[in-house]
Amino acid sequence: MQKEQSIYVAGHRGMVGSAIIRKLQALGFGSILTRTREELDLCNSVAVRAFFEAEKPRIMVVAAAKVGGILVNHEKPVEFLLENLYIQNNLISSAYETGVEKLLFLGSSCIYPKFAPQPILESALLTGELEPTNEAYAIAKIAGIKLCQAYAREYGKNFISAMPTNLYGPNDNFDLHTSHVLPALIRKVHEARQKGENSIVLWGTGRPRREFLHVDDLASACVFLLENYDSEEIINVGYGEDVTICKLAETICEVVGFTGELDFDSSKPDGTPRKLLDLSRLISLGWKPRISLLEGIRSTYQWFLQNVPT
Ligand code: GFB
Repeated sequence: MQKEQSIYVAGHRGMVGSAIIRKLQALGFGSILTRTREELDLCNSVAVRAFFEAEKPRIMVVAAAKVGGILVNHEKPVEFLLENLYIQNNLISSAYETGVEKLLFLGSSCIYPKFAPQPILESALLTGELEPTNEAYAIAKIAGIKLCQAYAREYGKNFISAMPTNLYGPNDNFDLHTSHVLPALIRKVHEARQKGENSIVLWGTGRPRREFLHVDDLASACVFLLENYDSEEIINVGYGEDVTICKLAETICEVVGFTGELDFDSSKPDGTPRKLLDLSRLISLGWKPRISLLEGIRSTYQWFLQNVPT
């Protein structure tokens, strides 16, 4: 990958896309293409194709997606399935039609079966039933993986797919209804401390285990994979350790300085019991994460204080 080649990052305003842009800029990549939602509707196949024809990017990252936490995934399966299929089909097919040389598609660890053996190997894909709370999103992402593999097999394209674990960091969504657990707990704990409350409410039992990767580590892995990975086989990107949701909440309480209790809302789903990725494939290539969970929570809390009105 040369520094002057044009790189299109779809989804550059999101948490993942914005982190990839920061990383590319820091490394001196000069020709980065972006379009806002107002400028280009990624669900519109004609508009997307016209954009690719006009701009002819050489490299691209599919970081655009409709994403959300466990509750909104469960409530809005139509939107999560359909919008993600439209976005990725338009981007990946236009990339092929207009000669993109390298494409990185970002999936998710929820593509793996609900009860996959842990840590989850890439070979676990399609070996069992999915977690129902995010089945629609997972099926869209699996379709994206399969489309990239089909372009690789049928037309020899260098279209690769990475599977990130649960992510967090700057530009995350802190809305309590639609967010993932880590930003939701930062907001809940911060607001409880501000209001002098005695407890916060966790959804589910607090027993599920999750692995959290800071989005700046993901961005570094994405650039690493663009430069060093040319296989159609999917590749996991994670942190390598997981924690219970309770432990995550306790750590956030410590960082925020909240000493109240944890209560549990059992009307909310737990989701998959555990989701820890096996990182052997990525580590054997020479990449590893750098940002510890504690350090990442501290810096994300600072970002929240400076950027999110409460
Ligand atoms: O991060 P999260 O929404 O999604 O929830 P998943 C993780 C765990 O945290 C679940 C619990 O067991 C939740 O019940 N939890 C506790 C909370 N309190 C809260 C809270 O206030 N808000 C939220 N959101 N959770 C997502 C998928 O699954 O993982 C997506 O829905 C995506 O498709 C993403 O793949 C990576 O980890 O369960």
